[in-house]
Amino acid sequence: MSERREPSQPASQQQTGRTAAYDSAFLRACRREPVPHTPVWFMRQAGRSLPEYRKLREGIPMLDSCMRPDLVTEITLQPVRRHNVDAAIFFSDIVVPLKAIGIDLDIKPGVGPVVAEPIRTRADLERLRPLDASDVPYVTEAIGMLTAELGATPLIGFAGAPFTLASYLVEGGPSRNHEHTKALMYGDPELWADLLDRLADITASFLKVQIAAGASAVQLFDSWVGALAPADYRRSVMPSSTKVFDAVAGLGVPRIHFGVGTGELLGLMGEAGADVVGVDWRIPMDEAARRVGPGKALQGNLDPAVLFAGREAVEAKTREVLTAARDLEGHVFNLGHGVLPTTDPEALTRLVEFVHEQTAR
Ligand code: 1CP
Repeated sequence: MSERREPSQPASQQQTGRTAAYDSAFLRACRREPVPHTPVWFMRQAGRSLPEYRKLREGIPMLDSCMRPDLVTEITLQPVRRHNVDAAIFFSDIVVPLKAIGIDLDIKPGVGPVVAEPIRTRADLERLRPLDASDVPYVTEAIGMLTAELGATPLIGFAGAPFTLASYLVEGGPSRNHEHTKALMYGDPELWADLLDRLADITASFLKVQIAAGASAVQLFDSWVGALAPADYRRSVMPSSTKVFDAVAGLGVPRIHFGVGTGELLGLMGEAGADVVGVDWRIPMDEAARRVGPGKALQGNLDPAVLFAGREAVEAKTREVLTAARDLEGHVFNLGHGVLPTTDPEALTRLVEFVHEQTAR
């Protein structure tokens, strides 16, 4: 199951190391090459907004579902079938690698990840041992099944960035102000650096497992890093995220870097080693491009709440995004954050069609 190349692939692809998805609009946009249309996918497309997802998950706890390759494969494919998006995102969660190395945590419905014993002291660090492929056999198996099913549609692997993972581990669960996390970061910089360094190794290993199994791009989610000022980001967080990006450089897959409320950090998030920088809805794409600078593609950035407005409003706001993104070197259309759970799935399907029509060349 862990063979990266399917035997059915033409020999020419095996020789060049190119997967069936290599020439997809999504991977071309990530590489800043010309595209037949602007590619579209949605963060959190696999999951809560789809009735077929909720039906499949009935009675199965979130983390259990992440460990079942049959379910992971089906849930990952559901939005691809329904919406005709240009990429699939692997169904899992950022805390799966932490669970896999033995951290006692659960994903509570309506809450999110909850950690039984938060990590706050040097002794606690010992619980963060390195991860290897044998800790997550269900990931390798699911990705093998998925790439066979997906053919030319790329699969995006992902992981949580060290800061965002640390925020759950140190707080013990979701947090608005990240006060324990920041207390550790400002109060004990050495312990903080060691914590983030361990998390960087775990994250890098988790991404490498996904790439070895066949993922054709990876996204590092630093969802909550927008809570930091640029100087603190540069000093206390960027080295660990750079370590992750460096570890997966040269593996032939684009690296995407995303966080919420990161307008002031976009330049640094690109510098950390991303090929594609994700942008939330708070700044226009042309301004984001100025902040990121040349040599990177951008991903974004329709406000997910716009999908609750009528069709005309969605189209008008989408046109605004596409106009602001017109001169980018590479543009992957996405929402500025994940699909909200009560979003009408039909609105997502129409949005994919609209972006494809508007950008056909
Ligand atoms: O019971 C349920 O159905 C749980 C809901 C759920 C789902 C469907 C959670 C709990 N995680 C997921 C899947 C998930 N998580 C995916 C699947 C692929 C996709 O379609 O995108 C991905 C990429 C994630 C990543 C994730 N988990 C992030 C980063 C992305 C983001 O939205 O910023 C974060 C921060 C998490 C933590 C998490 N897991 C679940 C929840 C509700 C949360 C957020 C909790 C909080 O507010 O802190």
